[in-house]
Amino acid sequence: MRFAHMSDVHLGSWSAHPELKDKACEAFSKAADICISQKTDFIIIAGDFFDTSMPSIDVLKSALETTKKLHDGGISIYVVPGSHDFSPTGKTALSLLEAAGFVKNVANVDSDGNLVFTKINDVAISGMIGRKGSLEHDYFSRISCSIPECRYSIFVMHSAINEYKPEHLKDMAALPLSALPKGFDYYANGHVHKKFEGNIDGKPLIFPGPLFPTEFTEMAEYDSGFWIIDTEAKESKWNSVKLFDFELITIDGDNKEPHEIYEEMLKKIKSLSISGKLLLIKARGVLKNGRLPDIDFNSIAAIALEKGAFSVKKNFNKLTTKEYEEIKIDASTNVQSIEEKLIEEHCSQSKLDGFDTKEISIRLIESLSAEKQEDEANAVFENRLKESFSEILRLDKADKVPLKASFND
Ligand SMILES: [Mn+2]
Repeated sequence: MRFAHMSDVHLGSWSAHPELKDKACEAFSKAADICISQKTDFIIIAGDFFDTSMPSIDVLKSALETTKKLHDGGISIYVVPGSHDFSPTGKTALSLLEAAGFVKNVANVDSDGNLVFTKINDVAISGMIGRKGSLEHDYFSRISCSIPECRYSIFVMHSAINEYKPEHLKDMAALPLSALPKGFDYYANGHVHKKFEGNIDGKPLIFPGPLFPTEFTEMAEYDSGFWIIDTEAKESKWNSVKLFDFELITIDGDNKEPHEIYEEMLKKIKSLSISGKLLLIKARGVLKNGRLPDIDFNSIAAIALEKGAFSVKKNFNKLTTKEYEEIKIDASTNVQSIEEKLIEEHCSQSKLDGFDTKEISIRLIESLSAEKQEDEANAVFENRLKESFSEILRLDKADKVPLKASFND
């Protein structure tokens, strides 16, 4: 058997950026074509297939087209919901694809907490969901696992691992290797947006990284793709899925004036060939005087677009002025880590009786971030919010979070 392992596809990412909003869908379609031409038997998507649990109709349409193409080509898709596309109420786009028969959720346990396996020929697959704020960590201690007789077994998950955290995500909540169920031949992981090959007791534990970058820092290392694994030969092959090239301009702004930074950017743009590429501009340091808005980035972007770049993105997070030098949280880490850090700081100051303050904070933020969809009636949207609140506030009665991880419940 040969299977593909990809993760963090994030269909619908960059939704507010017209030139990038279709790229994750394009990357997935390209990956699907590679799987078809390579005659893979099935595909594992280790969480965050969608960027949100309720993507736009355009994103859903594209997801349906590509998963149908794979389905018609005889290639099954096995997924686990990740921190982005999990929904506590089960109202997620993944459940639509599952209802259509195009994907199967393999994160499932029975009422006694035993992992439930899906078998394809003689390969046994099971998995665990990923939750925002790493709420799934508790589940790992509550499951039991007995791998059925088979030639090859795969565990699909969506959690960072302590022993394998990249330096820039060192504050991310993570599981120790010892928390993972033992004895699988392959651990198909996701969540950490950086390609990495680790192991547990000598068996591969793999993070393919995002299929398309989801933020500036990932874009500046854009080298996405996925693995195809041959279960008999126990060999794996990396398949690159890169939609375009990029150029990165780095500016040291220490002790400079806004106009000097502007001129430096301009000079570098003129010296580079950026036609058809994404241009990334990163600046750091403490300005001598002036404010950040004094750097006319809009006209820089216009010049780069004129020169043929298809998109220009900047990251001035580490560029600051003297008054603003004291920043409490390192803005170079990702949104999720910042959120987790803030919640932890506040949890020590305010406690909610009868609740795990951290858990309830994360879940409430998760629910409150729901947006009304285009054409969704007010009443339907309100109901969706109410359902999700009642689910969260029932926590003190209903024996904690339900272990059953299916998103069809
Ligand atoms: Mn992700």
